[in-house]
Amino acid sequence: MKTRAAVAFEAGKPLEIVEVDLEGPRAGEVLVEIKATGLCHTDEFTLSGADPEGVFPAILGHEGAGVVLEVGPGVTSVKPGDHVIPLYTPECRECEYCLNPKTNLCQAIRATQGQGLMPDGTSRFSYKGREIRHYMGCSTFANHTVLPEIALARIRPDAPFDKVCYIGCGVTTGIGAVINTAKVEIGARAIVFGLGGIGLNVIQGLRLAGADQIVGVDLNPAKRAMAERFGMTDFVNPAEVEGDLVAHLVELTGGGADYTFDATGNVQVMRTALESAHKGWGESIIIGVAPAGAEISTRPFQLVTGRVWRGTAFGGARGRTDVPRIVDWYMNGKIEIDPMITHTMPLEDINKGFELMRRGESIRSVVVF
Ligand code: NAD
Ligand code: DAO
Ligand code: ZN
Ligand code: ZN
Repeated sequence: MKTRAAVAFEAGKPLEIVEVDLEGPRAGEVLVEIKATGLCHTDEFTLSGADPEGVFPAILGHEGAGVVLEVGPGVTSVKPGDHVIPLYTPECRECEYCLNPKTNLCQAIRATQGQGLMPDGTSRFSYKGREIRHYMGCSTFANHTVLPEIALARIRPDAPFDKVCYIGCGVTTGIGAVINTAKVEIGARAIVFGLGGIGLNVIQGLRLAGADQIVGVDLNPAKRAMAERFGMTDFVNPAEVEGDLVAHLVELTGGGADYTFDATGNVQVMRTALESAHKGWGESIIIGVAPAGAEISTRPFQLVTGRVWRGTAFGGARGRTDVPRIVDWYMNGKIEIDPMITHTMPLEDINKGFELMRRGESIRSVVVF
């Protein structure tokens, strides 16, 4: 079939809207009509050329929602008409990783997904006879896409696509980092570095977990109002702090935070986050994706004296199990999404969405097909 897609032909170039060819689903695969997709910083990271795994040409996008149109042989967990959210972290429920409760990093299709290919080592997308790669196993910047069955969470049919697509990455990553990775307790003190599409969801996760103090740190003062709306209790702009930022944050949190979160991807910020965690027990969670080759550092004594450095992918969530529950939380009013979706646009305007992101003027832009 033909479908409309925003194709990344080369790193650093705008996406091009073209009609691509899409082959139908093979064994274990599913054809999905994408109804809406969010634009995440990680798409921009890959498009910019900074992603060491980035391959081109490719159809980017990993934060979508849509409807199953057709299933390949052997598919049993979804059927045509089901509403679904694509999962860049699949859940096969059979591999060594899925069977270990300590991780959500299913490895069943990891090797081919990292190369932008389906599990059989081929691509379903092409343009004028030339292969186009998939992205993070999702490629939601296409009106239709093919995914492995294990990379689809079936969700309730009354959830609005243009809102719950955000659960495909930002919402789940931020809230999951709090609930699944840090396992924040009621009454905790926390610091969130970076108040963008991920950091705001860390903040709403902290509110959900019952944190007493939620400090937000961002260089952009325009991020303050939205963060307060989601539960931030204190705002710190590093540019306005005289003297040492760590010392300031340690004092503000009464000795350091129980939990700190990096949602910037900046390795200097990651160090500040670790060092502003409380001596003896403070945990710092890295969410941000740093540029290729970047390294983190601190004095080992920071860890010797009880601080813990951890990381999280997709908020530690097991997608087929956890994503439908998070959709329920949204539909039941337990979490909010709508105010964070600051812009919606047709596929033709997707490059404007990336410009808004680069200028720090959006929280989430959503393309509606
Ligand atoms: P974003 O651009 O919307 O937000 C980043 C925020 O950080 C901005 O508000 C910016 O002003 C702020 N910031 C930048 N430098 C700063 C500094 N030195 N000090 C304080 N604040 C600073 O990006 P996002 O969509 O929220 O993504 C955040 C990070 O999370 C990215 O690196 C992204 O790739 C990563 N990410 C990780 C996962 C995961 O599973 N681990 C999932 C999605 C996104
Ligand atoms: O299993 O080795 C692996 C890699 C899993 C990739 C998880 C990606 C999480 C971070 C990227 C940000 C996603 C938007
Ligand atoms: Zn993302
Ligand atoms: Zn698995």
